Amino acid sequence: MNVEESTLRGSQPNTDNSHVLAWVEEQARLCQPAHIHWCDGSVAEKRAFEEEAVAKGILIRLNAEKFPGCFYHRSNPNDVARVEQSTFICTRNEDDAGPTNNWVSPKLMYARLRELTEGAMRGRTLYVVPYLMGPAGSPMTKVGVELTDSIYVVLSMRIMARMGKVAWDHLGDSDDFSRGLHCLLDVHPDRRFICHFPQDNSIISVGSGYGGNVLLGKKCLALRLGSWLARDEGWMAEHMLLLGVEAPDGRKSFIAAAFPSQCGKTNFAMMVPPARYVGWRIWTVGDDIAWMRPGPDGRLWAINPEAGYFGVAPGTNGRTNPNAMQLIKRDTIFTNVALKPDGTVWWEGHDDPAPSECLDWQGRPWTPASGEKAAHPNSRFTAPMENNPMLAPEVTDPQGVPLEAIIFGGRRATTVPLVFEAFNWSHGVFLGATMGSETTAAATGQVGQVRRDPMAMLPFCGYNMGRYFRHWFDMRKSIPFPPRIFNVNWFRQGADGKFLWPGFGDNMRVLQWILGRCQGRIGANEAALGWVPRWEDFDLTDLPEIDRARFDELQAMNPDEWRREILSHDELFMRLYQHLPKELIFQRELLVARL
Ligand code: GTP
Ligand code: SPV
Ligand code: MN
Repeated sequence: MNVEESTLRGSQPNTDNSHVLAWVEEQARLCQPAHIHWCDGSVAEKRAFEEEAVAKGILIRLNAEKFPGCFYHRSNPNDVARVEQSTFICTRNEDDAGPTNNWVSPKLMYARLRELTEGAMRGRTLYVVPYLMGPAGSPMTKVGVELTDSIYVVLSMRIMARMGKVAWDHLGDSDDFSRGLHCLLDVHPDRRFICHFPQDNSIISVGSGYGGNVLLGKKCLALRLGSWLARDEGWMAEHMLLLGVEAPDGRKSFIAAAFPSQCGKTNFAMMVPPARYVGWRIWTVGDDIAWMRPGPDGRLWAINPEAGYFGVAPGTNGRTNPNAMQLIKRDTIFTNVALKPDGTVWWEGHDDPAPSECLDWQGRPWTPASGEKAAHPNSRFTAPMENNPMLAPEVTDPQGVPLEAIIFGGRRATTVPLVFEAFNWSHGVFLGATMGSETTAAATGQVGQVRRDPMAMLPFCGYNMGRYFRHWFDMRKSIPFPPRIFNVNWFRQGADGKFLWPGFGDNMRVLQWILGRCQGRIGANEAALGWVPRWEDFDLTDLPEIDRARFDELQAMNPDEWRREILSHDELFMRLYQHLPKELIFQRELLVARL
């Protein structure tokens, strides 16, 4: 760390909020940085940080012609994904964290973290990053302050959240902000702890430099602390994308969808409908997180608390996600993708053929003969939402958008049909609560194992999952006109191991059926799992490969598979039995009876 360089920039506090000043002073006394930099979020500041990061080898500037304002970053190879085993919810009572979270008492964890962070920023700069989760002026918006010694984190937070003076203005002299401390330490898995203290509205993350562990506004604040606050305050913090469907007559319908990590949220949120959908447009509100609350009109309203996308790179191309290819042409930070000799980037599933030579995500020379992936399967782009050509203008609306549907969906090679509709809210909560999905590279550990991932929130629910289900049932009472609830699965495979459904833009056809149901335009067949589409109501124009037989295969419900499925629901229910709402047992019995 070049100390002189940082001294060049002012380090005067840019707020007079006494709670902030006292807390930063306390944390600085603990971490003992050589400098404190109070971020203002300005473009000049961003430029200076970029220069500094390039000079220190933290970032590589990409080809200025082809990728203006873009940078390349490699994280430590031991640090490329969220680490669920090192993520803790530290509540005074273990039962408040519940059986699906790792728990250590706050007293013990604070003590352990104090040891790790004492003097941890010696000779380094502590950056004070004030940020907003949510649009300025929204009653739903929350303020966070992250203290970090990583310039990569600062630059990423500037993309992912509304960072700088705007946050101080929103906070005023209030004490109501989430306190976050992040120290890289020596980036060693043994000293990696992502800790949440919901009763103190605070987060301490050490030993990692990877997005989900260190961009504290995202999963740590917006979901783990957020879900806790939401339960207490009567709203919902969910791992959901938000999109608007515009019909040719200009009418817009908004929907939310919860898919687990790496199961298609960003792609669905940015989808481009097939050519035959003349006049139809999909607008992105958010690609990962939704904060939802009942509106005065009795509907459920949602905001996207974020300001950028931290998206999966592999598989992103002009066919799967053309809007994303536009999005990442400028102002983007690429992490752990492959770097080509001309200063551009590549990943598996890119439009361009594999380069004859490049550097892989670890910086090693790579050729197509290497036999390994050039980009890490969890490599990502970090890009400001303003650059999304289909960014919904409503994204800055303080009230958010009213929801017509909520979709749950996992990654399932078998068992789960392409789409079906819940009979009612309770049944929908059951569908979300019992959702299963194959694990992905978004978290360290085995990939491809089916596990229960209720509402796609297993790694993100900041309190007892049984009580979280209770909250879902309770919310119904304050939503007289609730969204309808659906279940989808883009990932069902045929006997040949190939996906049965083309996915991506063609998911518009499923969305169309869903909206038809919400707006009372089409009927459906009553089946054991829920309302299922009739063949004649499904628009499959220009999709000759989806004939009647394939459609039936996609929608098939195999009783043997479902008996096994219900047994795995039971495993989750048994773990949560203490606080499991009776409504879920009731829904289970109904399903068994229908089968
Ligand atoms: P997180 O950022 O981890 O929360 O992921 P996400 O839910 O936003 O997933 P994303 O849209 O980034 O997609 C993850 C992977 O699934 C990518 O490799 C996509 O190419 C692939 N994918 C997305 N949508 C579809 C689809 O409709 N069909 C198929 N077969 N693959 C898809
Ligand atoms: C996810 O894993 O769900 C992500 C990426 O969106 S991360 O921010 O790392 O959590
Ligand atoms: Mn996610």
